[in-house]
Amino acid sequence: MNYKIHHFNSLTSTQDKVKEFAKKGLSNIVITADVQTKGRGRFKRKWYSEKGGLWLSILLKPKNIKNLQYITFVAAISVAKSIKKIGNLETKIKWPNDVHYNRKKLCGILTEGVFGKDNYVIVGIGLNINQNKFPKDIKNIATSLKIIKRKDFDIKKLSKNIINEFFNLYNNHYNKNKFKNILKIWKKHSDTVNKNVLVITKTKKLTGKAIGVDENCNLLLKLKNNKIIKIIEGDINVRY
Ligand code: BT5
Repeated sequence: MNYKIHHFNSLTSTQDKVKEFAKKGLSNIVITADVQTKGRGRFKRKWYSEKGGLWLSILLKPKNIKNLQYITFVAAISVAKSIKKIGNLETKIKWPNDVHYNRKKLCGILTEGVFGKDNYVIVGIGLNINQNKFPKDIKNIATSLKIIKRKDFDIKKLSKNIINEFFNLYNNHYNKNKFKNILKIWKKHSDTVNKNVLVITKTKKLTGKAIGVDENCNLLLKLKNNKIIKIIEGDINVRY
């Protein structure tokens, strides 16, 4: 699939910039920036986006906008595969949107829908690459490829690889409704299933065992009383 990359030195957020392209009716646009001054995560959380990381957003106009959660999965798989290929590093995907190494966050993904006359999906990928250190807030939970491998990486090369992997999976599986294939690949890269986890949602905290992911990418959590519940959104802490 043809896509176009636009690179900027500094933006508030690549998610915002890409929306300008959606307003023009365009799609398959990739926006990257060296720095984001207002990078964001889910639930309007702050995403630290200093120089050294890869901050990118992809604008898509999918054939159908059902199953958007799979776009997050596709993005996470693309990141894990590219890190393996270029960095020779085995990372793990944590449900629903993180790529981790040794329980520290290397990458976060934010998928947003823009609904109107045409429907768009924007998938934002933030990957820590060449940062040496992180602000106090996230010092204990974040890591970068440089901190792990003690060398610099070519951000552009990683970026291209991730985008190619993404469009490959998106065209060959997502747009062909082959969701089971995506789940299968996701499970290979994920370390969430079969772990005891603490789930933190907006309203409650729950502990249990993650026993799988359903066809809508919800996490299936088995509680102590053996009841199985669906977690649609939230954060998890894996308890090894
Ligand atoms: C995410 O949210 O993990 C989604 C992050 C998406 C960032 C990309 S960058 C390109 C595009 N443009 C944007 O403005 N956003 C997207 P969430 O699961 O809610 O995690 C947010 C939490 O991660 C924060 O509350 C911090 O605890 C932590 N965090 C913030 N910055 C981080 C960083 N650089 N590395 C690791 N963890 C970070």
